[in-house]
Amino acid sequence: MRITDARVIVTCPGRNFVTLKLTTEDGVTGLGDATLNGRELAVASYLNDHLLPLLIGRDARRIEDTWHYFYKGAYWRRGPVTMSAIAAIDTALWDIKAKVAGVPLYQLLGGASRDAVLVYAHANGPDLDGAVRAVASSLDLGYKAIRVQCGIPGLSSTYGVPRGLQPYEPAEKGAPSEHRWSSEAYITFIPKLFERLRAEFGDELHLLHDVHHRLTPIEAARVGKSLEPYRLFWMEDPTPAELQEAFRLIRRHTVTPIAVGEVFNSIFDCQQLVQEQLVDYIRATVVHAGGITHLRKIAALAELYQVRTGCHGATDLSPVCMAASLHFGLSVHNFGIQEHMPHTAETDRVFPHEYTFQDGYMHPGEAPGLGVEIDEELAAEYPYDPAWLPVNRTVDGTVHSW
Ligand code: EZ4
Ligand code: CO
Repeated sequence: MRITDARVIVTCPGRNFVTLKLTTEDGVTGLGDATLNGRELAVASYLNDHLLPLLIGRDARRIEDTWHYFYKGAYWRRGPVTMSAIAAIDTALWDIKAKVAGVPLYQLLGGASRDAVLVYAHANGPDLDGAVRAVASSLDLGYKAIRVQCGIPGLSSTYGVPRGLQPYEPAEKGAPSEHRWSSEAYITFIPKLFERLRAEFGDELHLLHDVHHRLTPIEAARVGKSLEPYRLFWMEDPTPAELQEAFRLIRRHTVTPIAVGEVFNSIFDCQQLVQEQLVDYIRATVVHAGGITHLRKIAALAELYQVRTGCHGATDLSPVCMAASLHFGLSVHNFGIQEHMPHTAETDRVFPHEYTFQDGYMHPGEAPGLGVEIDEELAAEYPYDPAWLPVNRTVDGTVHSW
């Protein structure tokens, strides 16, 4: 079953997405997400200029072989651009394999390990009252787990909190916007947010929070400790994870569970974190971590150490990635939770899909393959529109992690 056509579709139905569409000689098609927020065209070029010429003519059934052909064959290993491009090919090949078998992808991954996939919503408020209102509306929608971000007194903007009334979307047109950050202001304020939320909503709700890589290890340890009374489901990315051993220091001081890895692109990025049990949830995703094939290996390593999955699922991961993630999450035994940030209506129209949300859980549906397609005519109506992630500086003007 030869691959006869491979096309990269770049579209901007509200935000930019890069999608790979493969076609076999029998006319079966498969999709893979290749979106790397703010660096989209680098992946499109990597696919168009370097991988797709070698993909045409290959046997679509040889997923594992194709993965290693592009990973080892590049000589230059890993990195978000390379691994997103390989992920797109891998995801599309799994889509094709499942369509040919006539089953939803999760059936090829071992079948369902659970009835449905627990997802968490985003609730963002400019201040404490706004955060409480946002959590209440997520609860009304049926979510059982909610990530809460809140404006910090004294800071004009912060990660996760939209400036206006529109849903949060960090990539912006024009030049990158600049945020100002104070770890001191944040560390003082953040326990007050979760104290208030527990007082308002009680014990049952799962509460999550994203620190977004901004603290030093000892600051992160202090925040984890200060949040212990409020029993978070997780504290995410408390410190940058390039230095995996940094998490030893956090672990020594707090039992607040830790999630890490949305920017990871390979099993080597999380090897020490997992093997030393320095984290509880691994957030690597299908699109940025080498596709279904590689993510399954990360999950298998994590399973040995009782680390569970918590895949990234922000809006910059396309509905193709969400579908793949739901098949993965439904089937993998050590699933923990899946992030869910609903896409805009225009994005959902460009990517018609079978997955559903009900009562805080999602299901990938029973259509053969991933259960997601792309409306190419509609996609063509939304040309690429460059957008940038913000840059963060501390209050004295020093560039800081965003
Ligand atoms: O900032 O996906 O947990 N979710 C996140 C995201 C990331 C964006 C970056 O493209 O941290 O909102
Ligand atoms: Co995050």
